[in-house]
Amino acid sequence: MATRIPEPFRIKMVERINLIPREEREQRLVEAGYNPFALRSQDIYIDLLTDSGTGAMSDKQWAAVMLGDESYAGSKSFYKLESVVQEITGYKYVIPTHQGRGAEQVVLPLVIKNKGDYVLNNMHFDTTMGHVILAGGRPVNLIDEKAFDTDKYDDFKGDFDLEKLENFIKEHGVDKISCLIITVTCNSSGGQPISMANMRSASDIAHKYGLQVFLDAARYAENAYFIKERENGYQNKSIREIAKEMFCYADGLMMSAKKDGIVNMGGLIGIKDNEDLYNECRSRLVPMEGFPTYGGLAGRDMEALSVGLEEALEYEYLHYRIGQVKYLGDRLREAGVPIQYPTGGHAVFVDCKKLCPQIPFHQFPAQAFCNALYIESGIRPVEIGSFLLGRDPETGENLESPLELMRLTIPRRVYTNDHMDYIADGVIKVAEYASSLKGFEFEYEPKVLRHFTAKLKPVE
Ligand code: PM9
Repeated sequence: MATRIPEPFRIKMVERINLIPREEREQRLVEAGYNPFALRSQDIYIDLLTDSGTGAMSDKQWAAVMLGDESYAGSKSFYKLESVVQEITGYKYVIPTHQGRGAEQVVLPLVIKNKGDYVLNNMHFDTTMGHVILAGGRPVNLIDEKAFDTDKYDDFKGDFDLEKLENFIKEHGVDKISCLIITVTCNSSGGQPISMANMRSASDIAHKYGLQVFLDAARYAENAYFIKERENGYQNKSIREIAKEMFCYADGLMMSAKKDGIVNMGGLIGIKDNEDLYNECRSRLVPMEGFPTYGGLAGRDMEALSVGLEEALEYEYLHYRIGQVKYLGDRLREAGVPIQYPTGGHAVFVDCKKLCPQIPFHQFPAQAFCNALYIESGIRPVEIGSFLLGRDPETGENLESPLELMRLTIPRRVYTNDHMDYIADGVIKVAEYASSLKGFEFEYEPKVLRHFTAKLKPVE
């Protein structure tokens, strides 16, 4: 039975939310070109578009904001952040960026040396994939096939297929490969964790061939929690110890701090000990993000991040956080709604391929379900499927995603368990008529990262 874990905090400040009438929701969605990204937040009752930058800061974080040192260079707030990140990761070099893609746009072009080189990942997140392509690289996903069997339980559906990884390197030759990225947790497969054993082996393989390894560390603390709960040998280790071990298998990290940093804006580059790469990143940072001791962040942002990084490693917080997401997943499963099982760390991913078999991939079944949920309940979810995946850069054909998912992304410390019940009730209702929903086609399609700004219309 779905279990509710009480929130390990009490609420000190509230923000009003409104459910506008159904006819208005229908109108707003037409105006948004059937793309929930274009909705105004005032027209949304519960916003599950993303867990990125949408978390609630704690009293300690708000207090830290007042300590922000806004010096252009050499800010005290930078040195505080640097020492927190060094302590958590064991890395020598720390560079702040304005968000995750800020880190990507600095690091990836330095690592992708030649046009057409491959970047290997368990599964690229879409902005990472966008930056690999912009830097002339070719993103390759080498996740274990078990990730795509949404019904079947597996502890670690973010794992690499290690055989595929090594075969790819042997087949294409190490000279054609830029680096290995390990995305923890693996967002695109459903916020699914990677085991320590798999991470260690993937890193060993990459290092054997002389490849650098980076962690895409947006949700590293959530991954560490899953390792503690599920992997033999880690039950008695602290989240902090587990996180440090995770970082030790990589040579660097790119991180959107808007997730497990629990801040509204922020990102990080961390480099274990490669001084040359650090210096190259610093010089590239200046024109792209800002001076190396602020990298696109205000001093107060860095203060809040220093505290948020510590809070996100607390076991009680993670137990509630991941427990809340699991509660929503369990309620849906109990009602027969197919989800990526087990539930991931930051979101419940509903399997819309199963719910809308009448809609072909190029008419975006999960987008159809997302739109119906907004109309039904005023909830804004996000599509993670063929709409997001885009087109083959060589053929221009729509790519078919192996999964057509609706992501119900839960912001950190924002919604209560009663909200989870409201969300579950809405999804269960839409699931009842999902097989009669219609697909969508483009009215306007941007060339890169199309899902953010595209306009759609229902297929007649
Ligand atoms: N992830 C997400 O909603 C926010 C952007 S799309 C609404 O899941 C990983 C694993 C991510 C990620 C962002 C980024 C980029 C990198 N890696 O958004 O630039 O999940 O801070 O981070 C989003 P930024």
